[in-house]
Parts: sequence; structure tokens; C-alpha cells
Amino acid sequence: MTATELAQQAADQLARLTGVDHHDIALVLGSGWLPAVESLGEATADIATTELPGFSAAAVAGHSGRIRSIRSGDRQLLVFLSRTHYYEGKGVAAVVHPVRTAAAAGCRAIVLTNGCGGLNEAWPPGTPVLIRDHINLTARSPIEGAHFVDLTDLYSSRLRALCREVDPTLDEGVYVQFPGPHYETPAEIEMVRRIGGDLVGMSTTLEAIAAREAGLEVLGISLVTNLAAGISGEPLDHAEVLETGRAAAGRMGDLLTRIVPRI
Ligand code: 8IG
Repeated sequence: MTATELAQQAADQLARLTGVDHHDIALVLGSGWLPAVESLGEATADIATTELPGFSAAAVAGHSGRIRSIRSGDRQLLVFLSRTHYYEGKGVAAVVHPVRTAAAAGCRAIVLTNGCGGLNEAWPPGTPVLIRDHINLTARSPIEGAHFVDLTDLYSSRLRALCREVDPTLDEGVYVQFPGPHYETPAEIEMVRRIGGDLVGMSTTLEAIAAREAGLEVLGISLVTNLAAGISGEPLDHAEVLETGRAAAGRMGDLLTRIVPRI
């Protein structure tokens, strides 16, 4: 079975379990974004990812393996409360299966969120930053075969402009995906700075590529949860990431809730 066929099976089962045969916008919630889901609207269904073909169980504390179908105004949202990370070793196809399922479920746009390290000291933990572009340091692609997908304007300039209308204080940055699961060394962060990166994390770029291949419009928003290694002198800590998310939840929920109706 091809990846697209498996995603279609997942979308068909999703339609049966949620009673919704067409979703409009997908959201993937990264580290620190989970509390923001409550502001988005009323959940009309809440299912475990494992109820759909092709999904495996979530592995990280603070990531819950569930999918919600949420009514938000006249839009039906498909919200993934967690993601499969590349570092879990389940393969790139597993990482991007939610994105392909969203496309098969009818979504035209996807909002990819993540928690990340920031290189800019003007972005304290709790700062949301729009992803303007990315550098994929996994050296992998979700696409197989001679399918040469254009990634110019991968992170939709239309959607970024719309976000800045909603919140003019939003900055933009280049997101660099490392394979993880270890954080970077200070020397690697210096390399990121020199190659033009502003944000470092362990997700998003492979999903964005798969989304573009599937024809989805992509919006990427990072929540800076820590300064990148070597910048503050403090060690990095996953508990701190979760706490920053809780503290920023109000602002992130508000941001998503104001953006979604305009996508
Ligand atoms: I949250 O500093 C979070 N995720 N690679 N580096 C990488 N991933 C992260 C970081 C970070 N913070």
C-alpha cells in the first residue's frame, strides 16, 4: 500500500469515528501548545490516534496521542494533540502520516506548531515566532522517488501576513530541525547562527515538506520555550518546556483562535 492510500484509509476511519466527512484546517500541537487547544472551540469528537490505521502510540511526556475534531465558527478543525517525532525511530513516513491524513480528510491548510530553542536573546521563553523558512538537518525527505517538490514560500507568506495583522508584535525566524533527541552542543548552536538559523527543534520540517507535497498551505509557529544551548549558560530541561507552555497557554490559545477563522 502507498503512503497516500494508508492516509486515505485513516481519513475514511476518521470520518466514521468523528461523524465528520470533511475537515477544513489541521493543527498539530507541539511541546507547550497543548493547553491552547481549549480556546479553539467545542470538541465534537475526541479519539485516540491508535484508532486510525497507520498511527502508533505517543511516546513523550506532555504529548497525548489524541485527535480532536473541533467546531470553530464555520470551520471544522482536525487537531492532533501530539506528533510522532523523527527521533522515535519509526521512520519518516510515520512522522508525516498525520499530515497526509489531514490532506486526505479534506484539509486545505495546516498549522504546524512546536516548542523550540531560540537563538535570539530578544525572544524570552514564552515568545511565539512565525516560521519564515527552514533548514532541514535530518538529511531525510518524506518524499520517495523522482518527485521534485518546490519549497519556495513553503511557509505561506499569505498566512504569515495574516498572523501579523492579528498580532503585529510577531517576529519571524528560520527554523532548523535537528534529528534529536539530544539537544545541541553550544558549538552546534554557533553553527546554526552562522548558517542563518534562529530557532532549533526536533520536528516540523519533514511535516511541512509532506504538507507541501500534498498541496496544503502551511503555517508554522514556534513557541520559544528555552534559549538554545550555550546562550544563557543554564542547562536545558524538558520540565521547563512544559511549564513555559502552561504559562504561555493563554496567549497561544488566543493567537490560534484569532488566526484560524481567517485562514
Ligand atoms: I522545547 O533547544 C525544545 N525543543 N533541538 N533544541 C532542540 N529542540 C528543542 C529545544 C532546543 N527546545
